[in-house]
Amino acid sequence: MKVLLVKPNNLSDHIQPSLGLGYLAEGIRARHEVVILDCIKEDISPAQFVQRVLKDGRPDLVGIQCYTFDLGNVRKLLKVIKEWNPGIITVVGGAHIFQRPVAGF
Ligand code: B12
Repeated sequence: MKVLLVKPNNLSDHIQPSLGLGYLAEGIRARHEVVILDCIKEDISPAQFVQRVLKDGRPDLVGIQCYTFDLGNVRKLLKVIKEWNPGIITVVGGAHIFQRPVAGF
């Protein structure tokens, strides 16, 4: 399976590889083709995601890391991904998932 692991674009300009996505990639690399994409580093907004990422990459599964302040952009990403291809499997994980949902996001 082609797996794309995504760190979403957010308000931070701090560029640093995600340890969490690195662990996930190493855990499945023996059985799957895995790419990690840092949308902060590559400056890819949710609106650009289909054109700049999905059209060429054509992943079977998109896994997205989500901090609480990423939630708005993660929702936008899920919307454009599913509108482009409802068959793509989407998975969200990360710090936000383990905390209480925040009202207003
Ligand atoms: C180290 C760290 C950093 C480092 C990152 C280093 C790196 N190379 O990754 C630095 C200093 C850069 C950093 C920055 C920030 N951080 Co920080 N950071 C941490 C810390 C201490 C550990 C994170 C970590 O690496 N954990 C180890 C890895 C293996 O775990 P993980 O990332 O959670 O990933 C695992 C799971 O969550 C899950 N997972 C993660 N993503 C996905 C995706 C999918 C699809 C799936 C299935 C699973 C999954 O699987 C992974 C493997 O088990 C946590 C606190 C904590 N104890 O978790 C805070 C924490 C994540 N950070 C936090 C914050 C707020 C920030 C900043 C926004 C701070 C700021 N104001 O700038 C910035 C964001 C920077 C950015 N560019 O987005 C908050 C997030 C709160 C929230 N609910 O969103 C935390 C929880 C601290 C806190 N309690 O406030 N951080």
